[in-house]
Amino acid sequence: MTAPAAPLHPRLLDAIHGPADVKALAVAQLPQLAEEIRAELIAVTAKNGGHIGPNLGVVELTIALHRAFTTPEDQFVFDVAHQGYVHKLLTGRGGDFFRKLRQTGGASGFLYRSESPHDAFGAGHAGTALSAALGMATARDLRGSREHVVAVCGDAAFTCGITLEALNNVVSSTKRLIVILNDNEWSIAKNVGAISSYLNRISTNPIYNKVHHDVEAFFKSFPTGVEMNRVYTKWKRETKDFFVESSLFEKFGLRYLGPVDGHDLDALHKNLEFAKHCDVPVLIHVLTKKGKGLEAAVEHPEKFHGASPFDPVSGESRKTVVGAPPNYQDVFGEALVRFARADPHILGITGAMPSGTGLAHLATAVPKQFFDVGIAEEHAVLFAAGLATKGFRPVCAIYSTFLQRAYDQIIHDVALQNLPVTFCMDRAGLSPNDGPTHHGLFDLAYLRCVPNATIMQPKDEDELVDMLHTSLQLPGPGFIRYPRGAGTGVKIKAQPVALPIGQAEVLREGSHIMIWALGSMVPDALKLAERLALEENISVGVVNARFVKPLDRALLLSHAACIPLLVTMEDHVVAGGFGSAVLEALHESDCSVAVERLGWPDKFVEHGSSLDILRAAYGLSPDALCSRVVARWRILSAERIAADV
Ligand SMILES: Cc1ncc(C[n+]2csc(CCOP(=O)(O)OP(=O)(O)O)c2C)c(N)n1
Repeated sequence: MTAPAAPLHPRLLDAIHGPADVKALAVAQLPQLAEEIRAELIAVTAKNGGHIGPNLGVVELTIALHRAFTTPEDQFVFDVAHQGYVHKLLTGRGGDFFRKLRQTGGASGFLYRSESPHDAFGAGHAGTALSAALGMATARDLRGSREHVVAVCGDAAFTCGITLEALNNVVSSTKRLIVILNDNEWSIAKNVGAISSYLNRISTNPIYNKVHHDVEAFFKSFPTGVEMNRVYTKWKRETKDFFVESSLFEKFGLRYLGPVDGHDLDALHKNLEFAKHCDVPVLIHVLTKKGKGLEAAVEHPEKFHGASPFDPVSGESRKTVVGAPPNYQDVFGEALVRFARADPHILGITGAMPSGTGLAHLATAVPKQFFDVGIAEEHAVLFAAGLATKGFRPVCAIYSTFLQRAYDQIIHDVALQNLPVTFCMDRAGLSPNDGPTHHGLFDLAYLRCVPNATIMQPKDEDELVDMLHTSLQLPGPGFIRYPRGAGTGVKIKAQPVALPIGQAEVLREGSHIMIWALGSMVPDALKLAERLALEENISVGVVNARFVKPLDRALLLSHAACIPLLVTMEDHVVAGGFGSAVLEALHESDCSVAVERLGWPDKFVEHGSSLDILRAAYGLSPDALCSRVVARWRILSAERIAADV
């Protein structure tokens, strides 16, 4: 048998098994490595989807980081961590593991301490890197060790309150921290706010670029190292008026370097080597091009921030199915446009997610009633509270997982003052390819205990519109949760109806088991009921709960009085969720009917290829649910027969 022929041009990337291999390459080989990484990123994300734009922008930066520092001894903390694919490829996670990116058994789309010792800190939510890195740098100082800690933050991370809180604490916490400001001018959409304008002014101002050229010239005269640092400090002192006063970051006590071309490996190398020897915290302002290397991604940075599978040549999405039901986000966005056109008091607020939440429809149609406040969920909710005090009807469209960040504002500012703010929580339930940082599995548990809250989940997109309409008439806060992706395809009524608050809907009668299903679980409940009737001869009814708070207690108690088994179904953790609300209501009425709660377990659910695969892994596939209900029913029947005897 003959051995397979070696490829004509073996890839450098295939010989990279860890950071030492990156360091061993000659400088002249690095552009080829960068090119190969880009090709790999495009090939894998074109198939699996993923954060292609951000990663194409940080190829040279990540190579330069791994040449200048040595992980895992030195530590990189990537903000959001959606731009960590290149880091994965350079830290032994290439090959098949990377090709299964965001799939079951493959690399996660974010960074996890459990995935690799090179992932110093996990993330998926924005704005955490600087605080975490500062904690790590301070711990290092307390321990007396010397490793480097590098925070890599996007420009939009500086729209987050936490980043600014951390910035305020840098100099009082450590003398040695390196912050990379990866400025590509984009959040998911175009970055917003005063800091973004400020960064733009720095990047385009010829004075700053002059400084940059002077720094370049300066670097040419000195080798890297302590001597360079000493001379630089002197030079900087002498040019103080010109340079030091020029940067906002200098006012926070960080030495500002830049702007640096983030695709120039040599410039990156010099700045990183210089920063390593600084005895004050340093911020290197790096300018990168989001999507570099893929024309479609450069032209459409928002679409390619996080793309679904696409054609690598044309950039066309592969997922578009003609005639598919609309996504919940679009139904919400279009309904809000209709309502906002009819009532100028209705406003839409997003924390940097106009397209993901569907608020882009409002931004286009009624721009005066649309606000993008940056990645600032706490501010978004408080801002809405303020607007509500003046008679406006703000709608905060924030993914379930990101609303976690605004919990105090929900309680302290909105609910306590019973202000009429509507919260539209998209991505409630599982976000399979993204994983635990993005699953919206906790919102019911964290909202159910908040007084004045009305909490709903629609069974389909038409009911979503009714719920939005209903919430916009509430005297206090309304929360509507709905899942990622396509609706059920039902027709949307021309005129929405206001739902009676706290009233559930019986969809199917039954005498043995009643399934109380919430929102996206209603279709599954109907199928389960049908199957139990056909295969097991059990009479099963289904209730569309609609409201988690207030619950339809009257209906619940009437079922509890005559039906032996109640089953609850929810796309949420069982702990503290909808089923728990049912149990509490029954307990408060001294009602001891059997209840089987079906939902996600008390575990962080990993990423996976699909919802079905993850459901199967956690005993929530249709077969597993059916077996569970049947088993419970049989035990109950046996007990009842024994009791009768
Ligand atoms: C708390 C929170 N809100 C919203 C998001 C959604 N999100 C993911 S990345 C991103 C933009 C990040 O922009 P930037 O930090 O500039 O990095 P870039 O993608 O441009 O490299 C947003 C809004 C998030 N991850 N976390």
